[in-house]
Amino acid sequence: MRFMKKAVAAGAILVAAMGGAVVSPTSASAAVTAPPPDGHLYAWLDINAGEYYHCRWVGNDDNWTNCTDWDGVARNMHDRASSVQNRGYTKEVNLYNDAGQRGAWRCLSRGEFWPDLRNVRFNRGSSETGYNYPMENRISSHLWVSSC
Ligand SMILES: [Ca+2]
Repeated sequence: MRFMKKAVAAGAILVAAMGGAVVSPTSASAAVTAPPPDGHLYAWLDINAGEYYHCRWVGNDDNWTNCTDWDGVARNMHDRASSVQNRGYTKEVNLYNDAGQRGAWRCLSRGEFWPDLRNVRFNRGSSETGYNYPMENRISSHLWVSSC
């Protein structure tokens, strides 16, 4: 419950900052009004997407050490992301604790924004490294999937 409230508040601030309309949430997964899909997964260095430093991807990446932002500037997001958003057109995305799509993971649905990864835990792969750990500063790779 605490996470939902924080997510709603953070989302409202983010949307307001972006000049968009704030829509009342009807559920936890719809708590944030997402920007239009652009086919990318986004990860930011800080919570609430509040830091310019970010990476975005169209395809899969088995190691977030080398990634690029929207200007094509090389970045390193390995074990550093604090907020993520799926702006893909059709797919969900698995976010993994380890490089090579290994370790515990969690699936980020299409259109979903997790503004504070301190409050989100890896919830898949119960026997894998990182299971049930907060995801902040732990994500190392991702894989687009058809469904969560
Ligand atoms: Ca971080």
